[in-house]
Amino acid sequence: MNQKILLINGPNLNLLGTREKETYGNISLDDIKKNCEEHCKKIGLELDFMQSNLEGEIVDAIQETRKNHQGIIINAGGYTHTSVAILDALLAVKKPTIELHITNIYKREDFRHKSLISKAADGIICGLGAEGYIMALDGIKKILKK
Ligand code: CA2
Repeated sequence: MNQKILLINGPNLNLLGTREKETYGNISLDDIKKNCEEHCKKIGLELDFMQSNLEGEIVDAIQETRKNHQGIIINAGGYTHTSVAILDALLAVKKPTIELHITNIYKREDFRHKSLISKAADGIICGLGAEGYIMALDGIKKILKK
């Protein structure tokens, strides 16, 4: 049976493709989801893809991975820089985890240079646009093979 991954998108990522296109690109979150689903079929992963604007919902989803997910990919959006609760949830479940960002957070405002969740990440992909989602899937697949 294929291993199952939870891919989490945090606040405001539902707006992708509708505004701030110069920063985040033209692609919508629905299209990213479709691309991820297609790629998962190719590489043999089962995918749960979610977006939430609510910190507690993200914490709940991370806790739920204890039941039947083998890995987590997370673009925590703005919570990347603020959320001890999301960090604690990731540390508690101890699943292979990749932190993902569309933009290069280190090229942007100073407040984006600190990620609170990196401590729980096995790897980080940032600055590669929507393509980073596909790279994160390949990365988690590789970690899970080990
Ligand atoms: O680069 C990323 O993926 C970020 O996680 C995106 C977050 C930002 O707070 C992080 O510093 C870096 C923001 C997501 C907001 O997405 C929007 C998309 C379209 C229009 C407005 C916001």
